[in-house]
Amino acid sequence: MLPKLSREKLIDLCRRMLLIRHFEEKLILLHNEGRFSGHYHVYIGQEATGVPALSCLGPDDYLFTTHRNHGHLLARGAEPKRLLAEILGRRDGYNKGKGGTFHTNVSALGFLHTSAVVAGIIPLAGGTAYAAKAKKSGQITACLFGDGALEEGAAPESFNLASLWKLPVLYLCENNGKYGRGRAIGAAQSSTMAAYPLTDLPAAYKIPAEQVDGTDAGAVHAAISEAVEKIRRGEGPQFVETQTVRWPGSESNWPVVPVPTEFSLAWDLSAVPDAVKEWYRECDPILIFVRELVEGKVVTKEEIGKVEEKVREEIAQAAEFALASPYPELETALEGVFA
Ligand SMILES: Cc1ncc(C[n+]2csc(CCOP(=O)(O)OP(=O)(O)O)c2C)c(N)n1
Ligand SMILES: [Mg+2]
Repeated sequence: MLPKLSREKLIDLCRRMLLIRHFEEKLILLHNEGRFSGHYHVYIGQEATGVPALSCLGPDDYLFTTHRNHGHLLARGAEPKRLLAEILGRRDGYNKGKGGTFHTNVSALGFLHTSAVVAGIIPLAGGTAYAAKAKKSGQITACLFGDGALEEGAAPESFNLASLWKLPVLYLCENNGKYGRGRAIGAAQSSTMAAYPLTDLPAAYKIPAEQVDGTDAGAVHAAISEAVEKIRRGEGPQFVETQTVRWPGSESNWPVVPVPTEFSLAWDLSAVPDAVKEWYRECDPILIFVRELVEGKVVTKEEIGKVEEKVREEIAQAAEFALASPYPELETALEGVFA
């Protein structure tokens, strides 16, 4: 369903989702061309979670994210050119090329830390939530992590304190499952957690916990805006699990693009290889959102086409900018090192 928002806001959500998709498909291309090396993860398939979810936060709220951070940063308004430069290890990146894909951080947007240490951010989020509560600043902390983070001891320890101290923190657990399984809410997804459904874990710590379909932008928006309202009212931590089906391009260790995305795939899948058609037909959150926008008569196909064209231009310029940016100078290697 569509989020209950104005036409302008819905178009903006669509633009941000397309921006993430085209950014990451470009990133994969650049990697395949040998323009950067090292491992990286993409957010493709989860755009209808991050974009509507982060739109529910205020400008002063704190955020923490993980190795799958690109989509979160772009959803919150990061500039594609500076993010891409960072991932490519260039001087004009947000962290002067020293953070890279795993640790890109944009503090001006409220992100205090991005960590590839699975669950490493969950206790940190408890820290900023504690500080905000002590200072009565009204800020909340959004802690974004994957289903795998619940396996780490840091998660239950943090839930315990957050619950006891009624900390203003939103736990958003993106359960990205496995291709072809667990599309339905509550259906058995692949999990290595004995506590199942995953919401059993926060619920044991008396943290209200809800599961939503992470490919349904309207459901995500409704769940997160309600959770954020409760946190702001002083009701303490809230946990939302969003379920998505893993993008088949992320099945192997190195992402591959089975078919370049364009909005027209929402109605015509003839260009999509048979092996992955089911995902693009049933599980691609952007194509679902685009169909809802057009079939709900919010926008025309032509209007979406124009939005996508602009996004494409922005990504092409971002790639030019990032590739032209120099690597950091050797003499700066020890700058910003604290220990
Ligand atoms: C503490 C720790 N253990 C193991 C790893 C290796 N590792 C990197 S990503 C990952 C899977 C994380 O799964 P999940 O949190 O569900 O995130 P997803 O990649 O599915 O979005 C693991 C085990 C790590 N980075 N940190
Ligand atoms: Mg996962």
